[in-house]
Amino acid sequence: MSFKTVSFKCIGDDRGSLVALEANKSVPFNIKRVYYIYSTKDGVSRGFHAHQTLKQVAVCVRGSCRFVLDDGKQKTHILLDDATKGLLIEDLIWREMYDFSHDCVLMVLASEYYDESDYIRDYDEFLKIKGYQSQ
Ligand code: T46
Repeated sequence: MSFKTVSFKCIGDDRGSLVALEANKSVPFNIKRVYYIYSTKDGVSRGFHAHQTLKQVAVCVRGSCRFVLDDGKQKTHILLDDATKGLLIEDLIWREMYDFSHDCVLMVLASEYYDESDYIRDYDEFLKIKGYQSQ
């Protein structure tokens, strides 16, 4: 399946790098929440859910990790290792994250406040909502 990325301008000078993220500009929605995942233990995978309505942009601001995006028919593996590239996750997409480097800081910008009722944490239920039969 295809996936969408967003690119951020790096305003670098001889002191180092700076990236600014702006709601409804470089980030294509109104940002209501930011969270970040770091100090992830060796071998840990996270995610294993989809969202009903949430839009998110995930940026690896330090280190690297991989995402699996799954639309119920096809899975795509994506490496995030660039602080100027964001992965846009919208629509009903199952996601998993794995292969976190020791120094990985994964920052996620979200269009809504945290709401557990927006999560679909059961893969068969996800397939059912997508209109696909589970195997
Ligand atoms: C997603 C991927 C990329 C909160 O209380 N507030 C929050 O904003 C978040 C994100 C989580 N939580 C609580 C809910 C759980 O009790 O923190 C705990 C861990 O969350 P979860 O197991 O959902 O974390 P991940 O890494 O599996 O998934 C997260 C986001 O939850 C999810 O929306 O798309 O990162």
